Amino acid sequence: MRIESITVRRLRMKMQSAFTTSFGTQTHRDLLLVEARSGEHIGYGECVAMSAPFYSEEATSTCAVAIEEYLIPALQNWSRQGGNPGGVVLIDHPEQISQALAPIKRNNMAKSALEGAVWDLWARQQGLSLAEAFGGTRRQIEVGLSIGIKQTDAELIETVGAAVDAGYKRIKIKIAPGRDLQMLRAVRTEFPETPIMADANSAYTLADTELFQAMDELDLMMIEQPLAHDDIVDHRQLQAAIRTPVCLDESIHSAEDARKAIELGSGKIINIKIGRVGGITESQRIEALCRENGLHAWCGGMLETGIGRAHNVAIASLSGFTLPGDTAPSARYWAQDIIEPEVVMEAGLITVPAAPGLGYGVVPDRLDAHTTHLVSYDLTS
Ligand code: OSB
Ligand code: MG
Repeated sequence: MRIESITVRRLRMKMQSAFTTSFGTQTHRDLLLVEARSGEHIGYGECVAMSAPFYSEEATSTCAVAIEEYLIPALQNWSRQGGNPGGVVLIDHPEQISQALAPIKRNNMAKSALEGAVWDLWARQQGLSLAEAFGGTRRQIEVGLSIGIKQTDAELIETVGAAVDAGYKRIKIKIAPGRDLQMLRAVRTEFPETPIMADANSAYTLADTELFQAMDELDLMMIEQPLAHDDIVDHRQLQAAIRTPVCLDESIHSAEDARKAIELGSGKIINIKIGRVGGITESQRIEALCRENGLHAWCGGMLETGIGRAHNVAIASLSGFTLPGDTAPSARYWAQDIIEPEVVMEAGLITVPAAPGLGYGVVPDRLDAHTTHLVSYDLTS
């Protein structure tokens, strides 16, 4: 496949409702989309970095720099080294992208946006759905909801109630110091049977072990990333001290990280985010590791538009994704998504599209309406 041009757009989109985590409140999404073109086909990838480096070290601006100044040139360089003179990038399979970008350390969300665009482009050329291209087998995926921190317990209970009524298969509740045990107890009392989990976004330390031991009584499905964003050693100690399964999010950036965390016993579940781990190929490796070692895995979310959401739905169709993911339908996030049809949920399930590529149409007018900046690289010149 000949990659002839790459376009990077920056979009600003207002969210349906504000989303609060232990690192702040968000009302808008400021994100990058990458378009890779070959002949009449265009493939789309989404960069899931947040506008500031609160979740991880990457942010929208740093990703734009990484893609434009380092990643596109690295692809061209790799292609030239493979004996293809000129600026066009020639590849046989999108699995080669992570290899071609390996000389650049980390910058995983930037890499993933570019790699995702190439997977979509390749899938379209081959006439495969993204799910088929990734090796997915499920026709439908189970959907969970991630609920941000609410001011009051009453507001949270109302939101959880609406989510249960909407059919979500599990409810994730963000926690932070001061909004944790009592709040979760109030929810559990109101919803004794609902599959509930908590996500701390790395806001605690081992000094809070007793707090997490007290949470054992709530029968949570798991507690996500309770400790530092870069830790797998303290998580091992916490997991040994509590019954509730620990799920790792921020700490896992690669299959190597996952291997080490599994070896240590730092958790029993991994939240796989395509962006955080540097792309589809790395996500597939982590999915395989989880399967081989008997860990549950599920697909995390980063408040994606329909483009990133379509990639998530496709990867979640792999058999190692054994628990509901944070892949809520489009309407949960946007007044109007940039894809048509939007991602919809029925009875807590999303049907994995079978049409080539994303399986949803990207609407050019909607893209343009939200675009604040656009750079296009013609690789043929
Ligand atoms: O920790 O999983 C997280 C959103 C932004 C950054 C980090 C996280 C989240 C979510 C929302 O939990 C998941 C979603 O609905 O997309
Ligand atoms: Mg998380």
